[in-house]
Amino acid sequence: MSLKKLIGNKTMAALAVLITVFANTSAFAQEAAAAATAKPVDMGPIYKSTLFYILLFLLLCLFIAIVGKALRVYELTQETQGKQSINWDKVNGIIFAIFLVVGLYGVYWEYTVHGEMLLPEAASEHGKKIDQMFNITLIITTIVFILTHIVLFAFAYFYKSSNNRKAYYYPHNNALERVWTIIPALVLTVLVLMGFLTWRSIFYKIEDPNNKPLSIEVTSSQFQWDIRYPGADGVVGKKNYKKITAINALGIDFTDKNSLDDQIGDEIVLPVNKPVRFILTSKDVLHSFYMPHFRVQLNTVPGMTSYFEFTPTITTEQMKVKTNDPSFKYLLLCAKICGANHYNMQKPVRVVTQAEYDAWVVKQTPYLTNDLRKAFNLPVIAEPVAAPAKADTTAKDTVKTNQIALKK
Ligand SMILES: [Cu+2]
Repeated sequence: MSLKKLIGNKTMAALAVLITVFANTSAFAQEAAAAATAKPVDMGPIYKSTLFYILLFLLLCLFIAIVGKALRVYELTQETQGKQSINWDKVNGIIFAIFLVVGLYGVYWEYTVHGEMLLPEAASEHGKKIDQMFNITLIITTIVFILTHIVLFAFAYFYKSSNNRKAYYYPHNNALERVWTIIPALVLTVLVLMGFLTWRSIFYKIEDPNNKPLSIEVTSSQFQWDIRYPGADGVVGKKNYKKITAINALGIDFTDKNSLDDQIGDEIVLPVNKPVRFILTSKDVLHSFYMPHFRVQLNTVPGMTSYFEFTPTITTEQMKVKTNDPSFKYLLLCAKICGANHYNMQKPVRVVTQAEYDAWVVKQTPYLTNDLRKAFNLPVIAEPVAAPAKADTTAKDTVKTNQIALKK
């Protein structure tokens, strides 16, 4: 039997194998379809199992191997018959060209579809600067990305290996080296300087004596935010972790007279166009104070205090109109994976007019309760007849705690 015949037979054998595989697959598919009409199979758990994806991967490998082998057989037959086999350089070149077009369309799709999902306009003064910086960086990197990719893939397509030409040996060019070193260095210097100056303008502010910031203290813990407003004096009093007790969860030091009028904020309410200075602390682990709409993010660190000052510029009501979303809410989130319930660490923030803020803030609960007054030897205030239920439970809890303490 001649070699030609042998390969011919092998080709026939390969084809026979392929036909058998496809026939079997379609037979199985028909059986499966028949079974499916009889009783629908719940594919949910199957799609969730790892084994399904391992089998799928192995099937894909097998398919690629079969196609590869079939192509190899085809190539060998072509060669033995003295015909030209597949020009892989050409195939690779075409794949590069297709990849360029599909890839650039992907970039366009990403920018238009996911670009729509970006945050609404910045609701703070410094946020506009951060957005501007982000946009400039995005425009520069997009231009560079598109140009370099066109050059990269078009080069691979146009200059694919060919028997008709020889590669030109071009080892070095000083001018070219200078161009592609100096231009990126200049662009990066501009971007870094811009970032540095913007950072300084946010964190090193000169205080305007006529428009002093409103101080609000935020204490993070697993898994909540505690908000303390400064009261009438505008100063948030001292606190000390050694003073933390069952009735003084934040460890406020009431020997500091600034603490006496401090209030608990059950939500964060901010007056519009007024600078606000957040005093950030943590009781247990690292958390991150993150208010995306204001472009604010800073870690809260146990054992140290950090500050973030900014000016909200758009009220919640105005933002509802701007975003065309009647349920719009500003949010405070935790941006550190701080434990199992990290995802749940959020608090609504409301930006209101100064008048609305003034009306809201006077209604907030004072931090200093009568139990705390007793603990700090301060004069106790006579409680109104209908005392709030919350105060009662606190009092009972204190009695219990004291009894436990006595037994010990
Ligand atoms: Cu957290």
